[in-house]
Formats: sequence, structure tokens, C-alpha cells
Amino acid sequence: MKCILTVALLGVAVCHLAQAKVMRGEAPADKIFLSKQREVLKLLNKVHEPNRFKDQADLGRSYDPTQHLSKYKNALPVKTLVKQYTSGRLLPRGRIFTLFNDRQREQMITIFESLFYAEDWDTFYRTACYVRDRVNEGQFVYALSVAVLHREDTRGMVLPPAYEVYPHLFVNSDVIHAAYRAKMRQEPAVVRMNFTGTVRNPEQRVAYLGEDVGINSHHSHWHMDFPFWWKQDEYGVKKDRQGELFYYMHHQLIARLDLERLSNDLPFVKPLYWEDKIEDGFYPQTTYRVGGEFPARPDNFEFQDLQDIKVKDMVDYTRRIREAISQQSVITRWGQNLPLNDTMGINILGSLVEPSQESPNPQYYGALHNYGHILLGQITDPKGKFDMPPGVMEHFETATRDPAFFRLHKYIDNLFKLHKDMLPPYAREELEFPGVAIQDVTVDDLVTYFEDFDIDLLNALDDTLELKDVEIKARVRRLNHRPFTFSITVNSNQEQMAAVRIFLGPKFDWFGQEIPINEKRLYVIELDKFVAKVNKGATVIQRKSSESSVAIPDRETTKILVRRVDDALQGKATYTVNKDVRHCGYPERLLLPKGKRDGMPFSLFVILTDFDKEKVNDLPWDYDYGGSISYCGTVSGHKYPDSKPMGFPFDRQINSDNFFRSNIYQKDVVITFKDSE
Ligand code: CUO
Repeated sequence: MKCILTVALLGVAVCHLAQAKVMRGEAPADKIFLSKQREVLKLLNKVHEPNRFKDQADLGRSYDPTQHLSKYKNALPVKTLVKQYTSGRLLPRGRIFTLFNDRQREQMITIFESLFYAEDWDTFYRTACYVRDRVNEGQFVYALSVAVLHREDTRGMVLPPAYEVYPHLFVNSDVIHAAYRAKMRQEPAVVRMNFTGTVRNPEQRVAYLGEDVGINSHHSHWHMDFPFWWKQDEYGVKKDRQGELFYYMHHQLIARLDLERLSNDLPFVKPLYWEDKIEDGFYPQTTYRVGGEFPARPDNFEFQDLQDIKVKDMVDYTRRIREAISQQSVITRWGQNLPLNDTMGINILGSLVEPSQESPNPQYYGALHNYGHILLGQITDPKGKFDMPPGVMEHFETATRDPAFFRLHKYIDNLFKLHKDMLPPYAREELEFPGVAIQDVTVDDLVTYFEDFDIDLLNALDDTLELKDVEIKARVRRLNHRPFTFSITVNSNQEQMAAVRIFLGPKFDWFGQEIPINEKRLYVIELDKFVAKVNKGATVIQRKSSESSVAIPDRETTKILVRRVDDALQGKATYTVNKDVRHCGYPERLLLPKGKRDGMPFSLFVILTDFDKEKVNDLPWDYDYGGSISYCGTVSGHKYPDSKPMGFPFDRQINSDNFFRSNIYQKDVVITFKDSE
């Protein structure tokens, strides 16, 4: 972010941190890039139907990958793919794809690798056209998206928002049915969508968060940036601190729900346990495009054995993981001991619990988290007697809709907490920033409200070429907040670079009692993290909510994106491309919890540390990584930009007597909810 220094009244230097996000890698796109971007958007248009773009459909029909094997860096996947296709072994089009089904995932990986290993754009594009009409559309969208996010020649390319590619996963069945009725009449329509449940279900009070399309979109993109099946060495694309990010991003999602729960007079999320009943059921009221409704779960259901996953095994995996944590050592598959006692311990533990391909010993520690998703997803038809489709927990696009998602993740998070509690609290030298003191922090009134948001349903509806497209939209309520700016007054004994971290935590618990800092730390949410230059003497650092590196703004709609690309191709406008562009990111409008009508007090924390001691590369200090770094890390080969453990300094036990110092500032703030703006 650009820092423009001006000398304000009383000679205090004011650091305006950028008027808008400065995209360092941003440049006008050339015609070649633009036409590639256009082709990708065409490939993702109405994926449930055969490709309606004749040039792509013809190319796909005539292309034979086996005649061009030398054009793939590794030809085995594409050879396998063609063989599977010709022998009819692939998941047919129109069927439901879930990443948690081993066979379906393996097929998807073969499709992804065929695309990823294509030597040049031309081969990639032909392969994409080849698979577009031959493979299952769910597998296609996922494989193509992950390939676009990771290929060098597609860097900077923007994918359409997931809720526009397959809206069924994001809106309720009622909306889909109403949309069909409108489509049959060929009439434009805006269909109001309500959150699931009724007032008799207290969980419904926070459905606006779990069912928010922005959260679901963020979550699905996170899992595309950090797929658990990613083979770092084989693909040659490293994922810096993937295991730790798995911990931290999900930890923050739960903490955010916890603050929403407090705002709605609900207690914090309780972890579930394999041998206990799951008190709250869930009725998703969501339907697959083909294949029926998402299965519902009644109240007080118990975990059931599946054919391949037994509840007792989950208890065993948990015991082994707890044992590793208490011994601060993991046993690798080769019988070595891998210490968990340093800052890298959480990264190992994250990969082991998820597990990702980096898990040191999946045979012994199992797949605790992934199996948790599957057990919950198949809980109502564990034996497959009724051939029910996968549950919401078996798709990253829909998982957060189910309150059990947060309970599963709280359970997992408590294991991470157990590990963090084994580490010593931060020492004085790790917390302090000698010579630097925060004198004051002010912020505008914090106000939240609900607003309407329209989702384009065009892709949800069956169509024919003869029928004209009509505007059919789902109108949802979503949380937002007024923009706000922090002003942080800092005194320093010299000019230096400061890492600034801003967190928000609850002040009172559900019973109205003030929460002590060592408990509060578990519920703090990160509002921002950035680097600022402080001068000798006093500096006022100003930072806007819109600049937060935790969050990203609303995604551009496909329609606008297509129009902008077309305009640029015709020379009517300039289209800028940022090579580090990201799709993953917490929605900026959800940065604040809802709060209450009469105002709800929260604790605000601002922490300044010495950036020179925690920087990991020589990139400019204000380098823009193109999205939400804090929850989404970096891609494109960059390292995570600071070396402190994620969540520092709240990730470890806090002794309130020696925690606060001149570079750590705390104050109360109030969030007021208004019904509308
Ligand atoms: Cu993101 Cu459980 O990993 O959902």
C-alpha cells in the first residue's frame, strides 16, 4: 500500500495508507491475454449444457490428445483420461461430483493434470475444449479452475464467481423453482430468498453468515488454492505454510461465527464429538440441479459407521493425534519422530489433521477432518440404502450452511489449541517493539446493516439456443457495514517499518460477564494486517476498512466481466490485469460482526512489531499480493509475507500481567446494528 506522508497540524506526520489498493502487478492487458480470458469465460458458460460456442465445440470434437502427447510435460494423465473416456469409465455428465469421493476425485485429478501439464496455451486450450463436453461438468469446472489458478500462462486470469457458475449450490430450492416458472414464461424476475429454518430454531439467527454466498465462495476458493490433494513436489508449485493456513483460516471462520452468535444472544459454538449426539439437525432446503434435494439431518442424530469409515476409527485417530500433541512429536510413516515444539509444529499438525498430501503419516493418523465431512455428509443414509445424494458437508461450496460445519471445525480447532497451549507464552522480546509506543487509536462509528444483493441465476436454468436469455435473479439479504478508518498515533525513537495487526474480540460472554484476556484470545478476529512506515517522533497511521488485507471486495459479475473483456478486445476500453489476482478472500462487507441495535461493546487490539525482524523476502514492503493474505496466504511462488505464527500474539496462552506494553494497545469499541442503511 502506498504511504503518502503529509505534515498535518502540530507537525505530526500523517501516513495515508493508499487511497485505493495499489496493485503493483497491474498492467493493461494485451490482446493475447484478453482473448485467452474470453475463451476461459466461454468454457465456463452454462456448463450443464453442451458447449454452445461452435468454435470451441468443433475444436473439442476434432482434437485428439493422443496425437499430441509430446505437447504435455507429463503425458500419462492425458493418456489415462482418453482411455477412461473411451471405455466409459468416467463419471457421466449430469451426475453429482464430490471431491470427497475417492474415485471421482482421482478422475478429476487426471483431468486437472491433463490441463496442468499441457506445455503451452494452445495445448491447454485444446485439451480444455476436448474435456468440456466429454467429462462431468462438476469435475470439469473444478479441474479447469484449479488449472487456471496455477498455470503460469493463465496468471492474472479472473474466474466467474462460483455462485454464478452453479447457483444451485448457493440458493434455496424455492428460489430455483420460482426461477424455472419465470423462465418458462420467458419473463424477467427477481426472486426473494429467505434463510433456512424458522424462529423456532435458534441457529437460524446466524444463518445469514453460514448461508452467505460470499463466505461460501471464499471457502470454496480457499480449497482451490490449497487443495488437500495437491502434490507440491510433483507439480513444482509449493504452498507455503498450507497446514498452518488450514488451521488459521478455519479458526478465524469459527471465531467470526462466535462473534455473530454473541451478537444474536447465542452461546459460543460447541465442539461435536464422534460418540455424542448432534443436537441440532439441519434442513438445507437446497436442491441439486439433477439428483434431488440435499439430504436433511434430524435433531439428535448420531454418527453412523459408513462402509469405509468407522466411528471407532475416528476415536482412535483422535487419540493418536492427542498423544502426538502431548508428546510434542509426530511419528512419520518411516518411524521417525518429527517435533511439534516449534513454530513449524502447527504446519505439520495442520497437514496431518486435514490431511493434505503433506501429512507425515496418513495411515496412522488417518484423515480426521476429511472423514468428518464425509461422516456428516452421509449421516442420513450411511449404508447407501436410499441412494441419497451427498450432503452439504461434502462440497466446500455448501459446507458452511450446516451449523455442524462449525461444530466439526471447533472440535478440530480444539486439537490445535491443545498444541498451542503446549508452547510457552511469548517472551518479552517476542512481544515488544523497543522505542515504539502507540499513543492513541481512534476509529469511526462502527455500524452494520442488512442490504439486498442479487445473484444472477442464468446458469441455473435449462435452456435451449432458441430461447432468449431473460434476467432472472435471486435477491438475498446480506450483512454489510459502513466504511470506517483507523487512525493510529504512534511515537517512535527512529524511522522504521512496523508490522501492524488489528484484532477485534468479544468483551462480554453470553452470560454478560467480562471475558479475561486469556480466554478472549480464542475469539479474536483479525481485521487487518499491514506494514507501515513510522517516522522519528509522532506518526498517525490511517487505514481504511476497504484496504484490509484480510478481505476482498465483492466479486465482479460474469456479465460485467465479459463486457469489459469484449470492450477491451474491440479497443473501446482498457482492461487491467493483476498477475497476482486472487479469488480467495473473506468478504470485506463481513469484516465486522453484526453487533446489536443498542450498541454492543467489543475489544479492539492494535499491535505494532518490528517488520524488519519478520519479513521473509526482499519484495517492497507495500507489495500487493492481490487478495486476502492473512486467510489465503500467497500463491505464484511467493512466501507467506511474515514469519510470525498466524494469529500472533493471540495464538498462545497469555499472562495478562506481562502481555500489554507500549506497542500493544487495547480499547473498547461499540458496534451498532441498524436494520437498513
Ligand atoms: Cu474448509 Cu472443513 O475444511 O471445510
